[in-house]
Amino acid sequence: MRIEVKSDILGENNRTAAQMVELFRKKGIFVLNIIGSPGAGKTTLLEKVFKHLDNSLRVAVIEGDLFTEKDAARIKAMGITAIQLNTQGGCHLDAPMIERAWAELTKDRSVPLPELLIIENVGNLVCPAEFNLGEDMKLVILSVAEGADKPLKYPLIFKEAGAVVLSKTDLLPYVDFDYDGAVGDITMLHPGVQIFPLSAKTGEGIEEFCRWLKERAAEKHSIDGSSSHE
Ligand SMILES: Nc1nc2c(ncn2[C@@H]2O[C@H](COP(=O)(O)OP(=O)(O)OP(=O)(O)O)[C@@H](O)[C@H]2O)c(=O)[nH]1
Ligand SMILES: [Mg+2]
Repeated sequence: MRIEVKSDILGENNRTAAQMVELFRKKGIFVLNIIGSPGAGKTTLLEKVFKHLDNSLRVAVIEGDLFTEKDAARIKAMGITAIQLNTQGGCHLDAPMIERAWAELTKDRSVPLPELLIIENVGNLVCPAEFNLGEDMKLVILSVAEGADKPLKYPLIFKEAGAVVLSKTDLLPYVDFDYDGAVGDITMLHPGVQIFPLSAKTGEGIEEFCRWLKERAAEKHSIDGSSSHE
């Protein structure tokens, strides 16, 4: 009985996610779903990336959090369009929430649509892995402070993710993180997955990550449709 309920929830989620995929395809918008533990450095990475991009890409952000508006406030403070979703204790975002946030983000039709939509999921390495939000790609962030054993302990998200960020590399001298072991485990779980070691504090690896993001957005836009609201 419990299994049926779960499959219904996932079925409804997947139906809405499929509609969102089609909508983002038509608009040529690259959508990235960022997943990582609480404090892995998701919002700080976005702040660093937006500073580096310096308005060279039209970006919008959907922030997921249990109760607060804190992350959206940080992104809005940089002049970037952001919507905060609160799950009221729920451990992940779902596609109907993204559908509502998208409607809110795009209600002013005089504002051009973004070229890149970033969704920061609720801080959690487990539940968000199971819910498709209509994204092009999931990106998992693992900070070196969390330990090199995490890919094998939380394998689903590393299998699902199209790219992996190893964050806070400035802390490597101070924590016991088996860097080569972690990279080996991630590659074993997901052969060929792109891995970005970086530090939002020192800026190491940020340029390469931004270049990759711009390429993904350009690629999606060239394959797909226009940025118009119609
Ligand atoms: N040393 C160091 N600290 C970092 C780095 N990136 C983030 N931090 C710190 O890590 C803490 C958490 O960062 P956030 O960006 O808020 O983490 P988050 O993943 O968005 O957290 P939630 O949204 O709560 O899940 C903050 O104190 C940041 O200053 C980094 O590259 N190096
Ligand atoms: Mg955050």
